[in-house]
Amino acid sequence: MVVKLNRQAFEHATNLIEQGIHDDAHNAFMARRRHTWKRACFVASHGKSNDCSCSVRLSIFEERANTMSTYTVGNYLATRFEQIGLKHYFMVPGDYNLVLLDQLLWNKHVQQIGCCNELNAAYAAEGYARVNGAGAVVVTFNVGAFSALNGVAGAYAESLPVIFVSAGYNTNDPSANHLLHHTIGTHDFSYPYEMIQRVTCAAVQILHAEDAPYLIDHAIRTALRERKPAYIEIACNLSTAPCAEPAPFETLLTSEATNQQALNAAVATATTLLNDAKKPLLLAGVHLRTYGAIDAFRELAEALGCGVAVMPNAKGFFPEDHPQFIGIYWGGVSSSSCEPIVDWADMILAAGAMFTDYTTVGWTAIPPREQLIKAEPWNVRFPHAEYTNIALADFLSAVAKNVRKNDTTLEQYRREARKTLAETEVRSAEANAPLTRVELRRQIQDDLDAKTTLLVESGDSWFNGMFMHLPDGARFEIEMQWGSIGWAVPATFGYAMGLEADRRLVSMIGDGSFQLTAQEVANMIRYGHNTLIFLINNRGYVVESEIHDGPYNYIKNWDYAGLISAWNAEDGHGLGLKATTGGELADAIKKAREHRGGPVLIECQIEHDDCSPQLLKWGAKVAFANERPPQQTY
Ligand code: DPX
Ligand code: MG
Repeated sequence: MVVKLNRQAFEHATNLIEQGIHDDAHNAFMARRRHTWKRACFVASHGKSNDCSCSVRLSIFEERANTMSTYTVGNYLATRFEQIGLKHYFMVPGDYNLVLLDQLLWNKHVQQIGCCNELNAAYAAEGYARVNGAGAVVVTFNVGAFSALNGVAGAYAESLPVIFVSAGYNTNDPSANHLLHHTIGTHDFSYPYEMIQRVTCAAVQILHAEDAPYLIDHAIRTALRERKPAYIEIACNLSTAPCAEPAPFETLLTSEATNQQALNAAVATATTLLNDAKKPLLLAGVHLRTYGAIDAFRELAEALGCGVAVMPNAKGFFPEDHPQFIGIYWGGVSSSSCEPIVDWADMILAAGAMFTDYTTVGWTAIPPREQLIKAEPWNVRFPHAEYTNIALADFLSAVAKNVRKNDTTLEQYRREARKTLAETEVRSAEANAPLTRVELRRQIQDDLDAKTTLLVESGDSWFNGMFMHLPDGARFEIEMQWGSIGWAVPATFGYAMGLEADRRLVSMIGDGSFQLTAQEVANMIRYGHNTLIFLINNRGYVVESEIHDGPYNYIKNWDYAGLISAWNAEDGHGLGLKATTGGELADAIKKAREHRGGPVLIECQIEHDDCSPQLLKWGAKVAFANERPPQQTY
C-alpha cells in the first residue's frame, strides 16, 4: 500500500517521538497536522512507505494511534454542547482558540456561527438562550473575552445560561516567565479569570487535561441550575489533549428539591392571606420564565379568578388575550386602567418579580410590604415571615390547589376599562402625511400575529412595544435589567438562529442603538434569516433627551436602508426600505411580508420629539431618582 506523506511534517513527527514525545509539542503538532500524524502511525505499523524511509519506534506510534481514537478536551466540550440542546454556538476565531474551534467542529450536530465581533457573539448567544434555553459563545484569549464581557454580564442580569468559553495561555508560559500578546504586557495571568468570575456563576480554568471533565461539567451544571452564564477557559495547548469520553448527560443534571415542610408552611400562610383578602391580585414577574413557572402561575390565576397584572419585563408570560389579564403594571406609565386596580388591591401575590428603579418607575411603584406576598425563585416573603428552599413553580401550583375564588379585582378592572376604552382607539393616518410614532405603532401592531416574537431595544421602542397587544401565541423579548443599547441587533440574530421554522421575528430598534452593533445584520443576510427590523430613525438618543437633554444626544445620521445593499455584497438577499409617510410604511410592510431569503430593514423616519407619553413620565421619574443628592452622614 502506498501512503503519501508530507516529508517535512513526517520527519517532524518522527523527531517528536524520538525526543520522547513532549506532550505540548505533540499537541501543537496534532493541531496542525493530524492527518500526517495518522499517516505516520500507519506507516509505522505497516513498514516503509514509497515516499518516506524514516525509522520510527512502532510501540510509541501504536500508543499514539490508540490515543487518537479517544476523546479530546475539545471533543468533550462539543459533546456537552450538543447534550444541553445547542444546535449552534457563536464565535470569533483568534490564534489562541483555532485548535479548540477545530475540535468543536468535530461534532457535526452543533453548528459554528461566526459573528462580526465578540460583543455581538455574546449578545447572539444571549438571544439564542432566550429561545433555546441555553447558548454558548467561544472567543480568543483576553481580547476576545474582554469584548464579550458586556454581553456575558447582560446574560447574568437577564438570567440566561450562556456557556462562555475562551482559550487561555499555553500552560508552559507562566513558569517560563514569558510575556504574551493579547495581555496587558505584564507577567500577571490572573486578572482575566478574576474579572470574569464576577459576572458568571461558575468560572473554571483548564490547565491540566485530566481535570477537564470535572471542570467542564461543574461549569455547565452550575449554569443550567442557576440560569446564569458560566466561564470555561481552556489552555490553548490542551484542547487536543486526550480526555475521557463524557458520562451520560443525565449524570450532569441535578436539581435542587423543594423542602416539603417549608412548602407546606408557606402554602398555608399564603392561602390564609389570600382567602382573607377582599381584593386579591396577582402580579407576574420576570423570573416566571427563568424558573419554569409560567404554567404554575396560570394555574394559580385561574384558581383565584382575580385580576392578573404583568410587570414590564414579564410581558408575554401571561397571555394578553386571557380574560383575567388586566394589563401591564408599570406604576404611573401602566397600560390603561391597570394602575388604579393594583393600587386598590389589598393583597398582591407577586410571582418572580424584580423591583428595580426601571421596573418601579424610580421607586414609585412598589406594593406596600404589608400587602405583599413575594414569591421569589427559591423563597417566599410574607409581611411577617419568610420561607426558603421552595421552588417557585412548586409554591404557585400548591397554592392554586388551596385558594378560594375571588374575582373582585377583575370585576373592578372591567368597570374601569369600559370607561377608558374610547380613549385607546387609534385611527389610521392620511397615507401622505409625514410618519408619526402613533401611526408607526398602529401599523406594527396590525402586523403582529400569533407566530410573531416582538423584540424591543432599549429606547422608546420599549414603550412602543410594551403597550402593543400581543395576540395569543405571540412572544415578547426585552433586555430591561441590563438595558445595554446595541443588544438588539445581535440578539435578534441569535434569537432567529434558534427560532422554530414556522415562527417570525420582528425587532424594533432605535437609530442610536443600531449604530453600536449594526454590522451583525450582515450575518442575518449570510444565513438568510427572514427577520423584519423596524429601524426607528428619530435622529438621536431620544430617551436621553427626555431624561436630560444636551448636544451629546444628537448623532450622525446614516442611510440605514442603504446599508443593506452594502452588506448584501455579491451574494446577499437582504432588503432595505425607507418610510417617511404612513403610505410608504404600509407599502414596505407588505413587501416585507412577501420577501424571502434575507432580512428586511424598514427605516422609519419620525421627528426627534415624537415620543411616547409614557416615556416622558417614566423619564422624569427615573431622572428624579438618579438625581437624589448624597445623604449627609454627619
Ligand atoms: C442610551 C439610550 O436611538 O433610541 O428611542 O431614540 O431613545 P431612542 P436610540 O436607540 O437611542 C438610545 C438611547 C444612550 N442609553 O436613547 S437608551 C445609555 C446607554 C446604554 N447602554 C450603553 N451605553 C449607553 N443604555 C451600552
Ligand atoms: Mg433614536
